[in-house]
Formats: sequence, structure tokens, C-alpha cells
Amino acid sequence: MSGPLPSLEELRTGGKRLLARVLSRLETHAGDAETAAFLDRVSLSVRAEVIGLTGPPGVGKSSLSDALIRAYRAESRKVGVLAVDPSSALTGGALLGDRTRLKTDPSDDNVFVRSMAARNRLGGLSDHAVAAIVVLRAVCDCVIVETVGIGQSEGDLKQAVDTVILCVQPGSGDSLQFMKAGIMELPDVVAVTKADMGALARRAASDVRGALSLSGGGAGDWQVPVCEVSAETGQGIQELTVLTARHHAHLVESGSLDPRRRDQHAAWFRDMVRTEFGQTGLRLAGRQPADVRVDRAKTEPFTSFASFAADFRRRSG
Ligand SMILES: Nc1nc2c(ncn2[C@@H]2O[C@H](COP(=O)(O)OP(=O)(O)O)[C@@H](O)[C@H]2O)c(=O)[nH]1
Ligand SMILES: [Mg+2]
Repeated sequence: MSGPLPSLEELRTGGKRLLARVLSRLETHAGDAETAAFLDRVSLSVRAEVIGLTGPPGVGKSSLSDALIRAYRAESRKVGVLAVDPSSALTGGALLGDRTRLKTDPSDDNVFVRSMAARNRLGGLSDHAVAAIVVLRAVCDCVIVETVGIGQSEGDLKQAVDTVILCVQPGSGDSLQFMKAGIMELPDVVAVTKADMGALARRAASDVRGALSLSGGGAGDWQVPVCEVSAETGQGIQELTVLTARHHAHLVESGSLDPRRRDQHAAWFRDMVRTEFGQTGLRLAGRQPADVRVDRAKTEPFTSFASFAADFRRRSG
């Protein structure tokens, strides 16, 4: 896309094709000042509840996304999905796997799905993914971010969404091991997938509850709930939407949603600096008026980075 970027209002009413064009442009013009200013403007107006689905490959994340899309659409909510695909980090482009699994109606203008390559094999979020989340959450009522991860990339996801849902596969101890060992950043909600497997799923859910009680539960006074879901039968899907909405409400009521988002913006700034300029860049970003810089990054992460990058290049240039 060339020419000026649309206003937020145009973006909200412009349909899927405009949205797709804007996201593509963000990927090719990520560093320029106009794009940065656009992203900062958009990043301040959040409409959506943003949830992240994470868990090992094959656990059922894409199937669950699909079920959630249908549940949200039944409530006439506009849904955006960002599927972050680690395997495509090798090929450079997003694979079709997730896209084909999502059985969305192409003529429904209120479901928008985008696949994107992860930054690394652990499913880390690229700057492009963060930019896409910023746009989708300003335009949609619900945003679902799907990333592959176990033990490591949950932190990354936590920097970009309101509610992290960890998906656990019945009969596999992987996620449990991480949880018990305290390696994992705790999710906000745990979903045991494939509940239609019956006893195996119930067993997994009770194991997770045990592991959670050992680790002391969630952040602050949030108790991490565990639910059993089946994308196949629809069991527990409604309950999951209630739980994520409850977590979102908890963040709002405890006054932690806005600070959390500002901290996320500051983390994006540091992450962009680290990705582009490494440790040297981080040291420099942390130096004189560091507090001013971090404060600014909380509300203007993208222009903060653009001006830091220009500064850095001038000095070393
Ligand atoms: N029995 C059962 N199988 C499921 C369910 N959800 C997903 N699967 C299967 O699990 C496999 C992986 O699903 P997918 O959604 O692609 O997992 P992802 O890699 O985590 O995105 C597929 O073969 C699905 O058919 C479910 O609710 N019940
Ligand atoms: Mg998937």
C-alpha cells in the first residue's frame, strides 16, 4: 500500500481488504517515522479484549481459535486472529497450515485472520506481530493471538496480550513439568484441550490444579482457573470465554490493565532496540535520561524507537 495511512475510523469501517493492506504496509515500512506515528496513535485506542493462546504443537490451539471465533461471532463480536507460526521462520513466509484449519467464512467481514512468521523457533513475537496486534486490537472486539510455546515464549506473549491461555494436552506431562519446576511464567487461564477424550482430560485438569496450588496461583489476587475444552464437541468453549472476560474485568477493576499496557509498550521499545542494535543499543537506551525515555516509550513506543534508531545511526555513522 502506498499513499497516506488511513485514519482509525477508516480502518474500523474499511473492511478486511483495507486491514490486510495496512498490515502489509506495516511490514514493509516498519521503520519510517510516519508508520511509527500511526502505530503510536493507534496503540492508544484499544477496543478489544486481547487473548493469547499458547502451548506445544498439536495441542489444539488452532482448533480452539476456530471454536472461539464461532463463539464470539455468535455474540456478534468482531474478531481478529493472529497466528504466529514458528515453522515458517525457516521459509520466511507464513505456512498455510493454520489458515486452512480455520474454517472461517470468507464473506464474513467481521472475522479477520492473519498468519505470520515467528521470530524464532520458540514462537517469539516479531515487531511485525506486535504492530499487527496494535492495529487489530484497535479495530476488533476480540483479538486472539496464537503462538507455539512451552516454558519460554509465554513471557513474550504476556508482553502483548491481556490474558494468556495455556493449552495443555491430556496425557502429556510437558506443560505440567514446566509449571511444577517453576520455569514457566504462569498463564492467566489454563485450558485442557480435547476434553472429549474423557478421563484422560479430567486427569490432566486435576494435575494442573495440583501444580498450580503448589506454585501459589496467579499474579496478585487472581486465581488461575482451569477449564476443560473440546473444539470438537464445543464443551467448555462458552466457559472459556467467560473466564477470559472475567480475567479482563479483573485487570480493569484492580486498576492494572492500563499500567500493564504501558509496561508492555515500554517492553516493546526495549525489544525493538535489542533486536536491531543488540546489547550496545540497550545500554545506550538505558543511559541518560533513561527514565524520560522509558516514560515516553510507555505511550509512544514506536516513535521512541524511530528517534532512538535515527540517533544511534547518526552517532555510529
Ligand atoms: N479429539 C479432539 N481432537 C482435537 C481437538 N482439537 C484439536 N484436535 C486435533 O489435534 C490436532 C492438532 O490440532 P491443532 O488445532 O492444529 O493444534 P495446534 O498445533 O496446537 O494449533 C488435530 O489433528 C486436531 O484434529 C478436540 O477438541 N478433540
Ligand atoms: Mg496451530
